[in-house]
Amino acid sequence: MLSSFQGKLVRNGEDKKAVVCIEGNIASGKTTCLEYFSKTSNIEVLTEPVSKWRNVRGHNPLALMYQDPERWGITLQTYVQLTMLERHLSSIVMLTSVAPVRMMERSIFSAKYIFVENLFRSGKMPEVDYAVLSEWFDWITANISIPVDLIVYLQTSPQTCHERLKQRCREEEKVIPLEYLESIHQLYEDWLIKRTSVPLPAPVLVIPADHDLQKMLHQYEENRDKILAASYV
Ligand code: D5M
Repeated sequence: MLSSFQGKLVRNGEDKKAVVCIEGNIASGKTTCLEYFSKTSNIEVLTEPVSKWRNVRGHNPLALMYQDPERWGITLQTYVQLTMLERHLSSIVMLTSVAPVRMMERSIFSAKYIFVENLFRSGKMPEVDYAVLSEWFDWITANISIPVDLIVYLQTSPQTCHERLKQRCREEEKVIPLEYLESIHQLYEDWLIKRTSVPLPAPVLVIPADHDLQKMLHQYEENRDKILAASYV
């Protein structure tokens, strides 16, 4: 379980599971990837808590953020930060599974480095909101150990994501224009490919993800060993 080391909340050695975060643009195919690996006995998966973002005590902060980002961006992002932290910590305290690898959909890092950053840079988040969120994020990452052993980046073109987004037809997302996906894409590329922006919490495995389902499943299989190798380090 949990103990304290140099002021940070940490895992004991015997509980250590490798944590693999699946990252990528909206509708890049993360759910399909997680579903594929969820059928594997030595990998357990944790999905993004989107249902919570769509219903917190009867409110839908995800829809509100898309309708009026200046007003509701801070509300959604505060809740995303909390729920992603819960996800990371649940990967520490859930001891029921013996799977050596835990696969998570996105991370507290992309919530901050991609989505908060995008709101701020596009002028849709007031500087004071950005400052408060950044203080929270800096405190959390300085005081709580959030282990990530590998990032799998599903690299897509924004156009592919736009097409997939239209197909999945989620009510809140009908307002998302191609330009939004282009901005998210650019931030992901800066973070995980060019590595010019913010620190990387783990090594990155890039999987090109513009292909059809069959080819994607084939690629996941091809990369299975590299993903499982995260548990040997
Ligand atoms: O993301 C599911 C939905 O949640 C999609 O509309 C994007 C949105 N999302 C995900 N993370 C964030 C953050 N941190 N801020 C704002 N909106 C977010 P999907 O990519 O389909 O898993």
